[in-house]
Amino acid sequence: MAGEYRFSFGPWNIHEGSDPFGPTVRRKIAFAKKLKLYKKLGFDGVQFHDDDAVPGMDKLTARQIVKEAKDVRKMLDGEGLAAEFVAPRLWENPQTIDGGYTSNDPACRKYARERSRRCIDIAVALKTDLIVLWLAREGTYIREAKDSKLAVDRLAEAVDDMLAYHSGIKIAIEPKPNEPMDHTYIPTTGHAMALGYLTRDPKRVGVNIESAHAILAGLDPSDEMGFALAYDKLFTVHLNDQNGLKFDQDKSFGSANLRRAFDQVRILDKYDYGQRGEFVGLDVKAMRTQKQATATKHLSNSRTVFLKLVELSRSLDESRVEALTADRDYEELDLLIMNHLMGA
Ligand code: XUL
Ligand code: MN
Repeated sequence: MAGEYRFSFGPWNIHEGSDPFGPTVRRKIAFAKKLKLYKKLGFDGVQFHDDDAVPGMDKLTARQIVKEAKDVRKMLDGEGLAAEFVAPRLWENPQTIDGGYTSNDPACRKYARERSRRCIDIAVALKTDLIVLWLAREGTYIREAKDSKLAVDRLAEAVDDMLAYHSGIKIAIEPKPNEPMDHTYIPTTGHAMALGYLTRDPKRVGVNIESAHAILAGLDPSDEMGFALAYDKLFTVHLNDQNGLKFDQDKSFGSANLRRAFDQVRILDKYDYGQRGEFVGLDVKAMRTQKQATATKHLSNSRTVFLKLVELSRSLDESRVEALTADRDYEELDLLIMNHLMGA
């Protein structure tokens, strides 16, 4: 089955292991070295934040940014890799301390809009038409500090601004209910898709569904994917796993709940996800304990699990599923699925 799906990850998925309570535990791997690992691990696509491609971009002119991005495009060509998407990193600059597009400060909102335009320039230089928007700080720590109606108006205006800036780009909003904020304004797939319909060109606005983000919202990722597929809005995915309601863990795909992963693969495979060039994107982190030499296994393992689950999805006795469903014998159906996953 390998080869039917194309996989991607971002350079941040090979990381040094720092967390809010402790420093790095692994050495930094230079971007050029990371690129060399992609094909070896079975990946064809690179996901970017704008400053993964052009570090320090806030200090550069628009022209310098494009020049640097074009150099990165050459590096990708050298490795035979595609750029899947570019996402503006709107959560580290002091001007985004309280959000970008929804900041109460007009100067900060202006910065966010300008940075987003530079992000589009980078996408064009890297030859991708997909922009991912993870709306990290577009929410509140304290509800009374922002106006939630105005925030949505501002988000729609910001997306509109990006759509108007370049007619060839598409935007995939990546919803997440919390972290770093207490609450974010676009917490679920439904919110993200509805926001698209407030813009000038809803056809060009879709979603990036991350498994862990859906789980953090108390939702089932496969049902979220089904919802987006019904509207033809599933522009990309961030597969990973999450063990309950806590910080965003970005665990290897299927590692916390194999059945939940199976259900995601089943809906994606059933509705031909990937046939129009969509990548199977991962957003996974190695455990902090992982040693330097083996700190890419979370990526290859997630890919392996995905492909094994494709096989399992395709070998499931669908006529038996249908018969048990018709008979409403869901207990037997439950066992059928569990036996199938156990190889029994
Ligand atoms: C954060 C997250 C981001 C986005 C890209 O939780 O998932 O890495 O995927 O900005
Ligand atoms: Mn993500």
